[in-house]
Amino acid sequence: MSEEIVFYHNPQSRAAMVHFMLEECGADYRVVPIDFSKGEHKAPEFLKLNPMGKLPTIVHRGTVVTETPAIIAYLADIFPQAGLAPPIGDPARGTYYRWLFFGGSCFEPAILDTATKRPAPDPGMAGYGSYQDVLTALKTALTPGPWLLGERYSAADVYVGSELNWAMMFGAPGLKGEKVFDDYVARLTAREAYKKVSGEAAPA
Ligand SMILES: N[C@@H](CCC(=O)N[C@@H](CS)C(=O)NCC(=O)O)C(=O)O
Repeated sequence: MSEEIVFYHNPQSRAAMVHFMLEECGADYRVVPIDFSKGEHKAPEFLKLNPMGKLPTIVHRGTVVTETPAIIAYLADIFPQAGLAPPIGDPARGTYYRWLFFGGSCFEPAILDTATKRPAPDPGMAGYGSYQDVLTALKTALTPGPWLLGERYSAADVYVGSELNWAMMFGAPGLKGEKVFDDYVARLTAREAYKKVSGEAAPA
């Protein structure tokens, strides 16, 4: 069982968020570059790890972890010294989970539906309600800030903040120009760990 973290990476993907998190944790890790143009993510060897043929993917202690928020939460737990997750039993852990899951189950589908101009689903059926509901919820969560857990910076900020940054980069409506979002992303992108990996492109 290897202690080494093997990180399957392409900077033009959501793996950029995991790269940011690995740096936040001060982790030692080995990057395995995956070239989408060569179809390396659909190669049989890679599909054995992640049958979805998608990045990011990590392997640690013989376990494969996929799905960006799961990887980010996993890293926060195995690097407790980085202080990026409230401990189990701390009520702040509830808020932490709340926004971490909100990122994957509400923010991301709302942004993708809007960006790809899919007709808005019935808000009562859609897990995210409406696009505007999602923005309002996030705005409320970040007020007064500075982070999703108030004064405490966490892995939920790495994930949700990176998704917000990515959505702002491609001009998703209602984000850029909103002070609460602009200021939050400015704080996030001022982090040393972000600057270390920011030569990389935004997730595709
Ligand atoms: N649910 C996954 C989504 C992963 C995903 O869609 N990754 C994209 C890049 S951002 C990918 O690998 N696309 C290549 C493909 O599907 O061919 C996560 O949150 O990590």
